Amino acid sequence: MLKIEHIGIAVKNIGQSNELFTKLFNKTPYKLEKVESEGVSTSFFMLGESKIELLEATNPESAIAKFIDKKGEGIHHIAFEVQDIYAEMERLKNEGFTLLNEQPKKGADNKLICFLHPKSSNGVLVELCQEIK
Ligand code: CMX
Repeated sequence: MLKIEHIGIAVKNIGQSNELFTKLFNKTPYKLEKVESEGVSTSFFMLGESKIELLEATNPESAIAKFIDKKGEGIHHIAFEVQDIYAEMERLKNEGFTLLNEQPKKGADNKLICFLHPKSSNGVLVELCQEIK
């Protein structure tokens, strides 16, 4: 794995949270994007080499809606950039981690992504991501 690409934070109201995090970071998000396949509305803030992604659910079945119902707002996942997502998925599967998707899928911010089940990584929802070139 190369670096922390972003940290995902689940929020109830992305409009209000964009204002809050704009004050916190003293900068505005560089991207707002809806990913219907994941049931999320997102915004991204660039902080040096890493990013913060805010996520609001767009429907009650969304992973973000379930997370907020159960745990409330807060850190939802950590995303790590990888060089070759196919090779990394194969490696982690062989190491015994549970992949939540068998093939990489298209995520926000022009990335191929794969999640690992938090039960197989000490309660942390891990995302692998690779930029689509
Ligand atoms: N971090 C840590 N633990 C989490 C979690 C999270 N983000 N989300 C759920 N869990 C925990 C639950 O609390 C539960 O723990 P307990 O059994 O101790 O109560 C356990 O994981 C399993 O929960 P579950 O009820 O079986 O499964 P859920 O329906 O809550 O789904 C998960 C959990 C991770 C499988 C699902 O959220 C998922 O598939 N996530 C990947 C996709 C995703 O998160 N998409 C949104 C972001 C997209 C983007 O970044 O663009």
